[in-house]
Amino acid sequence: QHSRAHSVAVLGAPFSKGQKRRGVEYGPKAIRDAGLVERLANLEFPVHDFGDLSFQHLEKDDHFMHVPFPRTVGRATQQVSGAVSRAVGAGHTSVMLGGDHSLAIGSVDGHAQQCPDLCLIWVDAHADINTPLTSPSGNLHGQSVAFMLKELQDKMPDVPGFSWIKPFLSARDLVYIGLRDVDPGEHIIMKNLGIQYFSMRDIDRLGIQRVMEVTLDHLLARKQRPIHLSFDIDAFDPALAPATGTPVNGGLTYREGIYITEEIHNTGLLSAMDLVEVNPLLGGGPEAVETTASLAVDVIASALGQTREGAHVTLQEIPAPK
Ligand code: B3U
Ligand code: MN
Ligand code: MN
Repeated sequence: QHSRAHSVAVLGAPFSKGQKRRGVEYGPKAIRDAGLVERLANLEFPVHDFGDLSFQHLEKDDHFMHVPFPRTVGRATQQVSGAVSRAVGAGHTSVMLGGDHSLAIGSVDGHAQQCPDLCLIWVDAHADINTPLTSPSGNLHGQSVAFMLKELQDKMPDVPGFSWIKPFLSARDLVYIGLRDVDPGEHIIMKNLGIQYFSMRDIDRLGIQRVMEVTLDHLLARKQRPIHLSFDIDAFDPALAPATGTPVNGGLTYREGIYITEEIHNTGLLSAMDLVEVNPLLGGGPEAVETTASLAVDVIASALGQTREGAHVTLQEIPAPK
């Protein structure tokens, strides 16, 4: 059931106010410069690059508790939601390039407006499920999932800028892969809500093949439904993805990461994805940035059907001399 001849929409989201480090707003440019569109053109579907969204930084945007830039982030995520909703509604597979991971609030919400029965695979070193009351940093990129979950509704304060969003996702429709830096409050939330997750330790024990089998079974066994993949580049080991804001040792290998996206592609159900947290000002120089950005391109291309065994979609026969 490999889907093909579907079109892809690339949406750049140069935004960084979900955290405190400069530079992640240049992520979309770095990923495009690493050859994203050219690589996707090798696959079997039309690619529409819709360019970058433009975000305003609001002048009056006081902290809410210890959460910085709440209205600016709320506004940006609302814009992303609209853009992703339009892209998916027009029949495209949406590819959102971040920017920091707070943008996923908008991306998954916009996707869910078109596909209310979607499920979410969150590949990340972090769970990004803090509420403003559990967050040690206040940063909204560590709280994205909390805004989505219906089960957390009564644990969420009214954050200014976010009144537009209504929780739309059930805890059972989410799986995490790659976790290795989880805050105490996040751990309680995941345990309390019975969220399915695979930490790096689980990957060590089970192997990535079994992890993907259980992930897809958990999400799809009852019924086939659209998949949203939210991929934080810091899920990879810092040796492979140094240009990111919060690298954590002991991450995914290249092969584990690509296996994840290959398996998701093979379901034929990928409907939207995010690639976030590439920060070209970090990592220690141009080589580190190039490594990280070209890894991001590999992840996206593989999720959209680039295979390691070689494709044979246009070439139907072995060429023979006349
Ligand atoms: N869990 C911490 C750290 C963090 C989350 N996401 C990233 N870092 N990239 C927090 O701030 O919520
Ligand atoms: Mn993240
Ligand atoms: Mn992360």
